[in-house]
Amino acid sequence: MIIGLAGNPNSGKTTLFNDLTGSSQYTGNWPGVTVEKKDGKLKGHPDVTIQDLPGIYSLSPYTLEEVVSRQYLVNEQPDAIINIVDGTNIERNLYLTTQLLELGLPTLIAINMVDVLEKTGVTIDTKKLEKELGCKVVTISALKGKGTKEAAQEAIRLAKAHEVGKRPEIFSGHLLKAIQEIEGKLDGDMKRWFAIKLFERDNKVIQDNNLNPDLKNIVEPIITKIEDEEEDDAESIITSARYEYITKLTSQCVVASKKQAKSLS
Ligand code: BGO
Repeated sequence: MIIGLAGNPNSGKTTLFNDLTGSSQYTGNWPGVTVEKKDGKLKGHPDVTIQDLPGIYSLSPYTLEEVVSRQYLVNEQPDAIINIVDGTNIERNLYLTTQLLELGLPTLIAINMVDVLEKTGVTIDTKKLEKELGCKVVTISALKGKGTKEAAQEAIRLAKAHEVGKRPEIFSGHLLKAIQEIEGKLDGDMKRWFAIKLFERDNKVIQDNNLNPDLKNIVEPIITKIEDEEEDDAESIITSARYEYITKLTSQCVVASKKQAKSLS
């Protein structure tokens, strides 16, 4: 079984990877690129490999790290993903989360740095996050080794059960209809993710995944119609919709104590 570990740079991914794998680690490079590839066996589980992915902010095609990560996730399809989220920087980190969930793989969100959150009086309503994001959410402190074993156990359970949650609906209105229209021209479990990439005119996705090259022209009128309506470019329309969704979500799920709220005002 393979569990992929995905998250932003500085989210604590290396700390978690070390905690989960101990000294059983193998380091090399991803094929064809000088991006470090690390994997290791989960402590006490010789049958479970933790595949570390490069630290990334997005699944766009702009950096080698993003391309390596998304190609791995799309082509290799790990049995489950642990998405480590820096709880002290949750809005920014959830931007990647929204994209990972679109892949439709069993995913566990591990909100890290809970020790810092506790000190600063910030509470994250994991139950509400679970309900909204449609996947399992746990809190951990990778540094203190708190909740990490349980997180790995939960990821194993999700992988064994092939448990894919209910995908959150981030897009709405005409934009959602346009994405669904593109999705209708595609096949396979990851068609939602591909549809969004095609809407963003991420043509590398066509090249890298042997999609029909005509798709580029077929979907173009769908994209331009929305761009004209929104008076913005397709990629920005998607980014704005994601942030709008995340801002609303965190306003409901992240609670600062009175003391903290006062110091922030
Ligand atoms: C330094 N709690 C706390 N408090 N810190 C954590 C936790 C946690 O649960 N998890 C990770 N960190 P990486 P990426 C550092 O290195 O694993 C800290 O990029 C420092 N270094 O210790 O490297 C972790 O792999 C000097 O902090 O992240 C590290 O994802 C002063 O978060 C940082 C303070 O973790 C990034 C911190 C010389």
